[in-house]
Amino acid sequence: MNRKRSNALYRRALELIPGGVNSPVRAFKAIGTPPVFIERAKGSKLWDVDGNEYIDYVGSWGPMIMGHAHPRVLSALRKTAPKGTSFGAPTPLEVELANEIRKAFPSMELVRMVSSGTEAVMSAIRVARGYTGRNKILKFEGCYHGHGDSLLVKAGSGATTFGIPDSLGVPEELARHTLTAPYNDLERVRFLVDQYPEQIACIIVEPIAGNMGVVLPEKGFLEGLRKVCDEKGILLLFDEVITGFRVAYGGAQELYAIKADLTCLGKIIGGGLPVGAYGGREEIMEKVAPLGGVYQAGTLSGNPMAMAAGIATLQYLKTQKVYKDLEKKTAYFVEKIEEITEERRIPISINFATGMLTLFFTEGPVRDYTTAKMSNTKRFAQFFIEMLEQGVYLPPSQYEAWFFSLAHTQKDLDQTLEACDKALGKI
Ligand code: HOZ
Repeated sequence: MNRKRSNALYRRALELIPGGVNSPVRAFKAIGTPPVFIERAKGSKLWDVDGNEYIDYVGSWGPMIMGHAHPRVLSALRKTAPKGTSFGAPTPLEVELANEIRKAFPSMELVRMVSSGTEAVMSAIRVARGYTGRNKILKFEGCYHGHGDSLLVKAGSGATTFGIPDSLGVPEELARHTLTAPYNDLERVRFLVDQYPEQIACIIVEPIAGNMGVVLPEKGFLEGLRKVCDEKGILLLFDEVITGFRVAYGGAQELYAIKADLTCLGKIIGGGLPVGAYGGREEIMEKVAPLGGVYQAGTLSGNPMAMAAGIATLQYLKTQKVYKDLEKKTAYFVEKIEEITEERRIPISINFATGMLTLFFTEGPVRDYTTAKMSNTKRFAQFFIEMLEQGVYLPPSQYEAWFFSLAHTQKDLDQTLEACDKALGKI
């Protein structure tokens, strides 16, 4: 594929933006090729600035569950924009979205809108600390909860991809308050909880991990966390920025029937516009200013454009049929890719949930950060390049999820499977 214009833009971007990108994984650095600059997108497809077409499985890292430039979202934006794009004052739209969220996530009795998933998690952690009067938090290795200081400890996603899971610039005094345990390891959780009695404010977890690649909670893991939290007065914080409105309308907590004390959302609830939200039990959220003493604010919080796109998206997603469709597509893809990898005798482990999947280049099973890190990332990089050349745009890292959308057609899936077969044959 000719990528002359992309390459020229990248060279210019390198002179203006750190690493040429506004978010590290976008640089394709783990792959070793220059990134592709996108001009437009529609449905399941992306077109780069050189006119090359790709079937997209990044989906803006999760929000585009309905596909790109969906008519319902565009119409909502067209209706909203002429009325003004930001007021820094309450609007009916934020009330409507908060109501939709609460109906889907009954554990979120009060909801506060922010502008990104990172902001949602940073704020929720502050609330957890403010409510419990405790400083420590417990997170899981390889889980990524945005780039807040307390969370960049053994972090997944781009932090793992670039080998900086413990970022520079995070004061040691703060990082010391972040305890970590392997995902799916309840025993270690219990050990740490006993080690720091009445010091842990919350246990934060991606109930289905998506940022070390997809890793599922084993039977009893989430239930075990709920139990430990209840016993020890610790808050259970579900980071559903990826899984919220994706694996089910009510997220992983609907799927596993577990009530979190605090929940963070983002991505899908903004329909592709910058958004985040956090919420939880009323008595906890009452600590947030102006009701309580935990301060958190934002000029663009509850932004009308983001609210309108989010409402249009959630209204569409409300029907059961949507998730059945997504589930069917994911299952079909997994079945076929398993056939291909078996036939080609390639050691690959596939983890998936509705609408999200990771192909780990390792025998597996992948059940935590250590087993995810056993993947052959060089092989992944070769695979990625072959796929890109065949017009399939995957997340440019082994440690991310591929996202399926309602816009992916049977033809897209079959074309992608054919590309996978060819790519796996070459590496
Ligand atoms: N943190 C995102 C992946 N889990 C990447 C966001 C982006 O580069 O847009």
